[in-house]
Amino acid sequence: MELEKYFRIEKLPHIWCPGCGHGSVMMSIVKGIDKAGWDPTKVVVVSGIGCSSRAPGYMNFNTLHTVHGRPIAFATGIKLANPELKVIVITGDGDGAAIGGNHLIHACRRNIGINVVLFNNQIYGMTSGQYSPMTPQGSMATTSPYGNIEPPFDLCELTRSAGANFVARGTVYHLPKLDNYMEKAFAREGFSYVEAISQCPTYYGRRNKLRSPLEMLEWQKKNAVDIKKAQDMDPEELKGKIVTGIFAEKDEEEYTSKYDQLISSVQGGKK
Ligand SMILES: Cc1ncc(C[n+]2csc(CCOP(=O)(O)OP(=O)(O)O)c2C)c(N)n1
Ligand code: SF4
Repeated sequence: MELEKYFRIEKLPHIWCPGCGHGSVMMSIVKGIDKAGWDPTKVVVVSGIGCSSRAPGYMNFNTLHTVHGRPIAFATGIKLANPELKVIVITGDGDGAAIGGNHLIHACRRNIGINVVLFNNQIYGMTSGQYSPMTPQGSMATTSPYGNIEPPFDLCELTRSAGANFVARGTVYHLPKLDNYMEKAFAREGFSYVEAISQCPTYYGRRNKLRSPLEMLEWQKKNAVDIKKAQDMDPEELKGKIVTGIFAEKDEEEYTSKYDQLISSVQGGKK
């Protein structure tokens, strides 16, 4: 297959459970890189810690598996040191929204040229099913055995308000749409955030009466609502739904380009 060159086939078999959605999201990223036509030697894929964050290990680019919640900090350093590089961050809802949430909002505010892809399986998969800031209210988790009482973060709304140039949410079930969001995100300068609703049958499905990966995909199919349709629905109707589509698409100037101009001006034009 044409896309095989983007994978480290020798690293297979992968660690993901049967039916896990993370492989589909990884594939969508690779298709996006291929469409963007980027030179693989100039692509850096950075991740934190989690099942999702294992993806770069299988991807044949410059890859960095860092520490929990800090991939955006590493990616910021890489992009500032060499703005020519295409920097993608792979993170999970625990990695990106809990421990790494502060890094995420500040990267959006700076609008630095990093493409964040958050694999949202609505649970901490790797550490066996604790609830995350993106676990739906009422869901069961090892740390919410009577149902989660916390409202989840809507990170698309958050990243849009914080200043990201491109924001979108898709699902593993609606994979061609997700591929399209990757393509659009990678084509844009500045910060992009793509959230992919992924399924964790092992820790989320099992505890939440979604007894097979197929049932989890059917749940995505049933509950996804396009952002345009969602605009005409009231909050009560939207409870428990996943709003999908493009939340932000703009062209504010990217951070490292502004930074370079500043350096040039203080050095009197000499770099
Ligand atoms: C500083 C620190 N705190 C906690 C952990 C333990 N830990 C590892 S992965 C993880 C959660 C991963 O969840 P998520 O990012 O949602 O990814 P998933 O495994 O669900 O893909 C946690 C809490 C850690 N490795 N380092
Ligand atoms: S524990 Fe969940 S997220 Fe982790 S590999 Fe298994 S199914 Fe995927």
